[in-house]
Amino acid sequence: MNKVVTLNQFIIERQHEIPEATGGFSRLLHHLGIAAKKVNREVNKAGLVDILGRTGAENVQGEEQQKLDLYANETFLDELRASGECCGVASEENEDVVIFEEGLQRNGRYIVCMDPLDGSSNIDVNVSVGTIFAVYKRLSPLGGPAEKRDFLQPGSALAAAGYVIYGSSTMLVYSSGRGVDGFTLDPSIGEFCLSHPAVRFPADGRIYSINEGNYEKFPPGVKRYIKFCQESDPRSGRPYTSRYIGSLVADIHRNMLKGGIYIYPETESHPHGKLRLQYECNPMAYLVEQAGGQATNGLGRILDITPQDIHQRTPFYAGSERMMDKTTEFLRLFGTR
Ligand code: P6P
Repeated sequence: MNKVVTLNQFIIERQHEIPEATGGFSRLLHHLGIAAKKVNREVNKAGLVDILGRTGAENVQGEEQQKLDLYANETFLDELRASGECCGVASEENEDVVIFEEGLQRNGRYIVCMDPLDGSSNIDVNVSVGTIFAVYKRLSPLGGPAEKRDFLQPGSALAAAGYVIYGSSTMLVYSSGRGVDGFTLDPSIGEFCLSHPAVRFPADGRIYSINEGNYEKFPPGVKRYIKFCQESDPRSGRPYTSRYIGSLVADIHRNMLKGGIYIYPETESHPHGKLRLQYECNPMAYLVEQAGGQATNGLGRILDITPQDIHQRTPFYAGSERMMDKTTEFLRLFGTR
């Protein structure tokens, strides 16, 4: 009889492996799992209730705010607050950081950076969307309010990161520094169950994910790499396959299981890249590296970037080691600008 390992069981087993673990991170992750189940419920019935569509407002990025964006943001904020382990959150949906002022939360040892519902413009057309979260230990003293410096730590300081993908099934994929593990939600018991233990990013791949509509303004090295992917060379398995969903979590998730590379470089409309460092690129880069892949801004590791602002953007290249090596070679030969 195959033994089902739930997320909570897995967290507790892993906690026992860490002598200094106090259970705080376990409680934080447990509440993230509860929020994911609540958001999943609304995403799955989005077509049936008045939760689809736009709020008529814009978020700090100047992007149309979807009703589900707000629901997801509030749900994750509420659960992180309830965990008692988190003293503040930086969210794509909030211009400034959300500091939890209550006494219990002031002793929270962690802060979270999150994109509560990434790719939400895809919801109305039933395409997979995701939640992305990054967990840091706070730098500011316990008992006091979280401080801005807590949220501007480099990805190399991450304590954990993960994503939820709301797709044909709903999965929670996370790492706390000892590899990447994936859990699939079993609706019949309402539990995330271990389905993808020790995920490894294939060292090579045949899938490239990029919005080629921006081709004209891509850096020269990116243009040359795209042409390389399209050349016919059966020995190396080219031409590769172009797969771009327009939902970061879905594209990275597929590439991490099958092998591939995702690229969002500088474009005309986003001269510094579109994706945000603190709650999209750093957590995804952490997971990609934990699984054996690479993640850069075209010049250096994403995780080595020192953040200046919680909403800053960066070019983003992430994927199989050999594909990343080849892309880096083209960028070095032909330029990143
Ligand atoms: P474009 C969604 O808005 C997102 O942040 C990522 O999830 C996705 O990969 C990217 O932007 C899509 O951007 O410009 O290709 O539509």
